[in-house]
Amino acid sequence: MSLEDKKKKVFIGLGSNLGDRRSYLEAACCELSAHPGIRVLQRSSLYETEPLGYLDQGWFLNQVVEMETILDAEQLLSFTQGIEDDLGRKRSLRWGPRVIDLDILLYGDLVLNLPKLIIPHPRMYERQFVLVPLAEIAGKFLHPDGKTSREHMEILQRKGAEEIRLFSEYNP
Ligand code: GSY
Repeated sequence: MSLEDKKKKVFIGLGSNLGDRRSYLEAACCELSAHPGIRVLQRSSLYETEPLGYLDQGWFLNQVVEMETILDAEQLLSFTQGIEDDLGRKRSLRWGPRVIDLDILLYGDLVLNLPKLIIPHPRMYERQFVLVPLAEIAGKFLHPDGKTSREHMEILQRKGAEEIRLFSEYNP
């Protein structure tokens, strides 16, 4: 298989609710771009979002990044976990505050169900902090279930979801 055939379009969700949240998102994007097997194509605006899961914690800054990569999904997971470790993430409370979180949301049209990695991300369709930035940069992207990001966002918004507000537009 040629390198061109191995390239997959991937979306990663970034979140931070401790310290200088914006710098952590920036640093995570820099580390992604620095990998020779990854090309970052687009970054969404930054959104400030109400915490989900454990509610007694500060609001998050969230962003979604679109990239292409020749890494397979498990190699990509190891790399993103390495970025979380480099940036000082402590894995204490499962749903608690964190300096940085990187979630693989979509990996081309792959559907994967491994103990350590589920794709599409199992909770992404319940989260405005994922679907709003994703629809901003890839509204027409088709998910494995045949719906677009925009359709998923609209379905969630009809049900009601956590609060989200634009924090800053992304300006390269
Ligand atoms: O799963 C990502 C970490 N996280 C977040 C987040 O990124 N944003 C919001 N708004 N709530 C969250 N709860 C968790 S856990």
